[in-house]
This record gives sequence, structure tokens and C-alpha cells, in this order.
Amino acid sequence: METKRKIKPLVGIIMGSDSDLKVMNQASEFLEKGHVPYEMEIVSAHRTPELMFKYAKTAKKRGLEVIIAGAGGSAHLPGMIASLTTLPVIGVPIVSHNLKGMDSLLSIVQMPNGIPVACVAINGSINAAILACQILALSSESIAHYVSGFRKNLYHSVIKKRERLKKK
Ligand code: RP5
Repeated sequence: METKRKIKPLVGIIMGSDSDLKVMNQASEFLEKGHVPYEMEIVSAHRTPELMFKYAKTAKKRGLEVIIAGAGGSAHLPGMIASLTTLPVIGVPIVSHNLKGMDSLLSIVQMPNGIPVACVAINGSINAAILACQILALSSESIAHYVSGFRKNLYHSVIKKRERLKKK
């Protein structure tokens, strides 16, 4: 009987709430396009601290190589996860109602010395996925190929814009 081999995720995408999903889905879509295996979960630093602890403590053993953590408001999830694992953590500040994501941004980017968290723009989950791929590309030819193809497409999209502008 043929058994289907389960591919282990390399990227862990986590977020504090399902209200972050719309933004974080942009990261998962980017990974999917490049056939980069990932897992996606809701893990809240303040509502489920034990779950967060377990997630971070088992991440490396489970084969994850990068974690993307999205959180909004007093966004301590990325920093707390980073304090519990040596895997690289990329934080995504999610836009918030009252402060438009400035609270999320500063909570993530202003990590004190010793426990770094890479921080992308407010709602910048695509850049988090690209950065995760760039990290993985150091040891994966197929992911490196995906990243360089993406860059080429960016280049060509600008060239097309230049040509369109010239014609006007
Ligand atoms: C954070 O609180 C989440 O990351 C989310 O951005 C924010 C609001 O969560 P909900 O009240 O929508 O569940 O933990």
C-alpha cells in the first residue's frame, strides 16, 4: 500500500487572533506559490501563554526553520516567541483600530538588546514571507530559485511601467 509522505513545514506562521488572518494569508499565499511548506496557527501571547510557550519550545524539534508572527496592539507575540527559541522570528505588526498599527509596530520593532525580532512594515506580511524564503534559500536551491524568479518579475514589472509611461 502506498503511503503519502507528509512534508514537514519549514515556516511557522502564527498570529494572535483570527482577526489577523486576512493580513497573514498574504504570507501563506506567497509561500504556497513557491511550494514552501508551512504551518499556520493562532497562538496568543496573552490569551494562551502556555500554548505559546509550547509552540516556541517545540518549533525547532518539529523542523521549523523560520517563524513569522503577526500581532496587533500591544504586540508581544513575536518578542515572546523569540525569547523562547533561537529560530529567526519575523514580526508582522498588524494594523490596530485606535493607533493604526503604530502600537503594534513599536511593540515589535523596539525589542531590547539580546532578543532580536526582524520587523516588517505594518501589515507587511508578504515581505515577511519573502524574507523567510531568503533565509531558507541559503540552504535550498529550489527556494533560492523561487526568490530569484520573484526578483526578476519585479524588475520586469517596473520595465513595463516605464514603457507604458513613455507611450503616454
Ligand atoms: C492581538 O490582539 C491580535 O494579534 C490582534 O491583532 C489583536 C486583536 O485581537 P481580537 O480582539 O480581534 O481577537 O492579540
